[in-house]
Amino acid sequence: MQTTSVLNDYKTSVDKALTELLNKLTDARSGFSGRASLRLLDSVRYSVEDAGKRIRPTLALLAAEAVIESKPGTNLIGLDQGICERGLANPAIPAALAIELVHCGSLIHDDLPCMDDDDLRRGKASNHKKFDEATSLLAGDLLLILPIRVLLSEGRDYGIDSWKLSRAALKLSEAISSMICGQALDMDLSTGRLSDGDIDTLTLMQRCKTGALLAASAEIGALLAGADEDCCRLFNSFAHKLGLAFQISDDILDATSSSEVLGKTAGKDDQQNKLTFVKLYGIDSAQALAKELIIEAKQELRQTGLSTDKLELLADYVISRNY
Ligand code: GRG
Repeated sequence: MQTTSVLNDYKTSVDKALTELLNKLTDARSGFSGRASLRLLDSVRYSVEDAGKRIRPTLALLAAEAVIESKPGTNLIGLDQGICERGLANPAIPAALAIELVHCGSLIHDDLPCMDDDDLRRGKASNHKKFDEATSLLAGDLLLILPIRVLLSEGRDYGIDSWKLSRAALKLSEAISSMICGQALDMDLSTGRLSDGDIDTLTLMQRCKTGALLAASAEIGALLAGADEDCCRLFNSFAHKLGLAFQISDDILDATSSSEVLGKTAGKDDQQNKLTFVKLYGIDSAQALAKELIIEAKQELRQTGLSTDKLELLADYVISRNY
């Protein structure tokens, strides 16, 4: 199995499904476009469509796939068909889309001048550079709350039972709260309001900022596919380890790569005096730590007893990627 081709297939399907979803939401009959300015909707679309690696939705879909395909005689239909043909479709599709919307909203807010102040994101002008700060703030706000509606109403249309949907919505809203708290801690550290930044503080901050949404992706995917609590807990723990490795690899890329390759401004961590794994450990030790975390993450995954080949490919990709 080729990592890039597996991930590309999921990315292509998620890209397509997100465009369909935005079309549906902006359709006059849905009552959404009547209330939002066209500029705001353009700004949302700008940051959601055809952009990013789609790691979080892929994680949710793969977790659900692993759970479902362990049930005898159950095969999921292709993702492309799954978006339109309900029934045998991957039950994590609505959640996967909702999660990616949250991620896109967090990137818009993260780039604002009052946060990390970045002009470049995903290889193009960041949202507030293309539009304006007020519009971007509102687009990010919309992408915080809209996903809950997407999860609940699309999930209902997919025939997912309401107990599972409400658990998933709770987990997604907890992840969003974590991200916000993690960002606040990041701001306290980078402005010097908090000065004792050690490894525990850094790990906590990244667990909240980056780990929470990745963990929610895997756990929600498993939950919607019918996994029991122990299995959901293993997926959560797997993805938290993956999330930490992901962040370490992000720190390394920031220090070693170029803005052209990354699609966002390289070298910002040093410029903004951020507390990072590279700063605390140096590049080689940070790399070794990321590798160790991926080994542990895979061990966690194998304890589920499911067939997790594709998830393991995703785990390897997280630390071998170049952007
Ligand atoms: C609006 C939910 C919300 C939160 C506001 C700004 C903020 C509070 C939180 C910041 C969260 C954040 C941006 C964490 C960094 C996560 C991270 C490493 C992002 C890069 O993820 P990739 O590499 O990006 O998956 P692509 O572009 O591929 O999707």
